[in-house]
Amino acid sequence: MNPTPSDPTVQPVPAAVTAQVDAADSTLSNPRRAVIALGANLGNRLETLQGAIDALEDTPGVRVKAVSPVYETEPWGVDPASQPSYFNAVIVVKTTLPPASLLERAHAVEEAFHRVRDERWGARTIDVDIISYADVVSDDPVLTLPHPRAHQRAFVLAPWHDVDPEAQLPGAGPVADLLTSVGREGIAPRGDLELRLPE
Ligand code: A4P
Ligand code: MG
Repeated sequence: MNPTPSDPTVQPVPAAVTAQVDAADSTLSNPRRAVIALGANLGNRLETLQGAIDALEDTPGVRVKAVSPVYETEPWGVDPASQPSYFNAVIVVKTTLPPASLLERAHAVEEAFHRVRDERWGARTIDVDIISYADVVSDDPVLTLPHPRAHQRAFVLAPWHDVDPEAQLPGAGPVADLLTSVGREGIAPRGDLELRLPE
């Protein structure tokens, strides 16, 4: 089934993979904590963010543990007038998936929501970035950990700080301190909107 904008569904994980990961689930007693940033500035931004959260929760080996408030944010890295504003949020997950598999799933979620990649930092229905995965540090361009621009971005640091005031960005220090130095310019909490933690 091809997902449509009004019915965004992520293709199910193939049964063989599910069985494999479920087996890993029951044997791995040490799930890792990962922090994922979500951003949307096209289409129904709130619905898409919620759909992405639900799709990640539906992934074998991934459990969503915390969902941040929603922030409306000015496009970063481009002329702010050139794109619609973003909705951004951060989630914390526990996962038995290795980092590369979590990234694959993130890309599958982006595809399900019709993310089109035509230009860097172009407007998008959804961006799913892995901000950190346990204490892993990697400069692999396919999956750089922690995310190389997270420490500069109020739209990542503020919602992350909301769900985990003690959070540390591996190699960069406390999120609270990073947020203080970056400031909150260009981001506004949308207290009138809410994302649900999947049941
Ligand atoms: N990649 C490497 N490390 C990671 C990681 N930790 N998480 C690779 C996710 N992907 C990672 O990403 C390009 C490549 O980065 C991928 O193939 C992946 O293997 P992309 O999502 O295809 O393209 P992109 O998002 O346009 O580029 P990039 O450089 O990842 O951009 P960012 O840094 O994600 O920034 N302004 C506001 N207000 N809110 C936003 O959410 N987002 C962006 C995108 C720009 N401005 C924004 C926002
Ligand atoms: Mg990205």
